[in-house]
Amino acid sequence: MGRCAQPRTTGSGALADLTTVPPDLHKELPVDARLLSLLRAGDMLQSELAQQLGLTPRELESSLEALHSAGFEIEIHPLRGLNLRSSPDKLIGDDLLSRMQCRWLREITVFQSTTSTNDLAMQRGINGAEGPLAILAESQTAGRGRFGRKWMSAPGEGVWLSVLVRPEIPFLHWSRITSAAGLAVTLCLEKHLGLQPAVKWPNDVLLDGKKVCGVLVETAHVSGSPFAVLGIGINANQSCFPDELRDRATSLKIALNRNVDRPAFAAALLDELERSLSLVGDSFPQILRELEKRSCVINRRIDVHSLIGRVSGTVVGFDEEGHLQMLLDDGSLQMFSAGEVTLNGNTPSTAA
Ligand code: BT5
Repeated sequence: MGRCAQPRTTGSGALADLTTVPPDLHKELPVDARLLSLLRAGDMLQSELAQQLGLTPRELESSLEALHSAGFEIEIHPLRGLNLRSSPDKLIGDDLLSRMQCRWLREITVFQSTTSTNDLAMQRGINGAEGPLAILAESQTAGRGRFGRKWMSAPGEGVWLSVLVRPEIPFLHWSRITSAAGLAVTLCLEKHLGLQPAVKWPNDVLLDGKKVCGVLVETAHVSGSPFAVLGIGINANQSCFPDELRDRATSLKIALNRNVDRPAFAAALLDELERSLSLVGDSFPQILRELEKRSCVINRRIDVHSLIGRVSGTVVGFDEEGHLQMLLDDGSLQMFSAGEVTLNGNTPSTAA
């Protein structure tokens, strides 16, 4: 997936911070993004800011007003200049874009509310959007999981996002995208928040044995041009869950006992996704090795519900595509490319 020169942001704002974006890339970002970036780098006089951004004092003033109305607190000190005191707990396209180190997305769009970010990204793919692009929403009214199951998307408390990609690998390898997404989420939880997640094949990320994230990858072909929509749902700041999920779901807040900075986390995740997705070709064994280390199913007795029904056995590993290899109770070795896993008991068993 190639880097793009002119990232664009739309949706509920056009603001950003660029602290980690290399300076030579700054000029490619929207002006509000560059402004926030400079403010995050340290206090700066208005005249210096205007000069660096190539803005007139009046233009700078209106950008600062836009930031202020979006919830950014900026203090003016007579000697030191402008100081960014706080950022809002809102997902804002430019804010995300500019916090990112990887510049792989052509577009980030944030919706206040939508049915499902996967639906929107699918529609963009059908309409011919080249991607890669990301669509996020503060709230989903019809968030979904696999097999048409419901995904609960508490407003303002999660990271509900979909990325449209057109991978340059043969279509038969596209199931690797789910593995790449699982690894990206896991690494982000480890590096960014110091957590110790486990991956439950094929698409769950768990904390303390409960689901904190689900991945839903959907693919389509339009006029011979295939694309994939990679949907990720992460429970960030929920304090509790409805009865039907209470025993099975958790959030980053519950795991950390504090609120999580959703914009910072979402930006870090998009960076991590770029790195993982860049490995789905020849480097895929690297993804598998990392996933194996974090898998909670390897060497475990599990039940798999799949198209062939329900079977029990012990997981021996993944094959070269990330499919599950299982030693069934009748002694046969079976491969699963999809299915629903239930862990049996807590004690790891030794695979034959
Ligand atoms: C998944 O499906 O885990 C994939 C979830 C993908 C959600 C994202 S959000 C952004 C994008 N837009 C969408 O519309 N979807 C994607 P699956 O393995 O089928 O798991 C679904 C099951 O997880 C449900 O049947 C519930 O039991 C449980 N569940 C629902 N909401 C949950 C939540 N918020 N946290 C944890 N578990 C949940």
